[in-house]
Amino acid sequence: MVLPHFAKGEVVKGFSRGSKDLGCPTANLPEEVVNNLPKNFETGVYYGFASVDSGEVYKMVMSVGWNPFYKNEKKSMEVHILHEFEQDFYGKELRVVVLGYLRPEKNFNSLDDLIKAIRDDINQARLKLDLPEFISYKTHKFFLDK
Ligand code: ADP
Ligand code: RBF
Ligand code: MG
Repeated sequence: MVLPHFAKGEVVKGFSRGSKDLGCPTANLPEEVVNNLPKNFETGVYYGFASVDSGEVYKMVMSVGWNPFYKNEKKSMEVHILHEFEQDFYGKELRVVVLGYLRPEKNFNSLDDLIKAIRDDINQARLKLDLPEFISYKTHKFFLDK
């Protein structure tokens, strides 16, 4: 069993493709954290909870892999937190608990289709993370220590 998976790291610069302009900024985790994923951790889209600098715990969706739509050469782990932040938080500590798998990474015919898929992922994550089996992770001790 690879889930739940706990990970933390400093938020680094991603590929700067303006995911923010698409309404979906993703906080990227450093290479060491990506390399620390269990061997059998599949690439794809996941959901769980996340915090920034030991702050409030929010729902999140995470994409892990090579982003076929952009043909990346480096595997990435990027987290979109379901909360509106006032400011960027590059350099701060991001903690995530990954709780469930939604789908494999796909290629899309257009950016519009990618955005629609991401929106759908977010809606599914919102619903799943309200299930009783996941609620205890929101207050898990992993998020507590400073
Ligand atoms: P990059 O290519 O550098 O990852 P993005 O366009 O994906 O750039 O924006 C990511 C940055 O946006 C994050 O590192 C973080 O500082 C900021 N940010 C603001 N709101 C959010 C959010 N809700 N979820 C994730 N990152 C966010
Ligand atoms: N990139 C892909 O190439 N294929 C995908 O299926 C895919 N799914 C994603 C799902 C979520 C929830 C998120 C946050 C990102 C996903 N991405 C995917 C990554 C996306 O290409 C990247 O965040 C871009 O920078 C968005 O413009
Ligand atoms: Mg990003």
